[in-house]
Amino acid sequence: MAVQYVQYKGIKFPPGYNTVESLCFAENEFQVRDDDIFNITYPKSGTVWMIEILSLILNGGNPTWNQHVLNSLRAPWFTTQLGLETAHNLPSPRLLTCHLPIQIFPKAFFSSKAKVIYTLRDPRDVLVSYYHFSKMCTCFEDPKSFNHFLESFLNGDVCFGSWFDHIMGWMKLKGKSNIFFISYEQLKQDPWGSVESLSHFIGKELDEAAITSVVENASFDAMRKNSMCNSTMLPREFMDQGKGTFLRKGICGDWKTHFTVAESEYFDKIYQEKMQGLKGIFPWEQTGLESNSERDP
Ligand code: PPS
Repeated sequence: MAVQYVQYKGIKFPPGYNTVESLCFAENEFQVRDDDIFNITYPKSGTVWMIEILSLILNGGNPTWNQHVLNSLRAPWFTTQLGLETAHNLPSPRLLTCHLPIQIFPKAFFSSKAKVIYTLRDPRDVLVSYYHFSKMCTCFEDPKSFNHFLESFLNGDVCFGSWFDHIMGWMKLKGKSNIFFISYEQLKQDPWGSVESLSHFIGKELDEAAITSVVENASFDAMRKNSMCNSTMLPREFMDQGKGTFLRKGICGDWKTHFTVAESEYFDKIYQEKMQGLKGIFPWEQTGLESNSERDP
């Protein structure tokens, strides 16, 4: 059955939780507190991972909150009706989550001292993760084929809009003291150092034992076992666990088992065109877009 997406300012959003009213409220009326901490991502870039890390940091590494309270209640999706109510009732400092592109982010943020943590990921791995997620999540159209989904992704014809526009928009804030950029690849490569930098950024210095606890409790294995963040508590009409696993593989470079050589070259071409001016600074670019597909004969 065709999914009726919510359209807001030229961008489509999954229906059900998001409405034009909730998005409009988030953009224009959401009251930002100076000690709010925003967890922002393009979908499938490490959003729930960052919720776990930040929740643990705020609790000095103690995993009790993470183990007993759903992630959507710890770091609500404030663009949704339900998330908005949760956000209003949270004590400070609040963790808040969204996938909003910068042009429709709460206006009040820009005159506040609130902090943003923006997590980026190799767009090819984002695409692969998004493709599998779309198959299990009923709020998303079932992809016709991997190649079709790749085309839609590159055209920005997916929920939350173009990956390129999202990144370029948020990267304009680079250098501001209240925004922290981190990549999924960095988190994988150096979880300890990443947690240390994140805790410093949010003003919650941790000792070695606390950092170790954050790293361990936010590991892929720990998160898979934790029903407060592994999405198994979501209703079947929203996410069909029979069609996939939300915490699917949790690795870098899975795109190599999905892209054909032709798809890889095509992606590379569009990436070079769209990322003019921003190329050469992201960790996934260091490996190059070599044609090393395991999908080709
Ligand atoms: S969503 O739906 O946009 O909120 O999804 P998001 O949380 O951004 O991204 C889901 C992908 O992140 C992976 N993930 C992790 N990888 C490594 N370590 C940890 N701890 C971790 N937690 C989540 C998750 O497995 C999804 O990636 P894929 O590639 O599909 O496995």
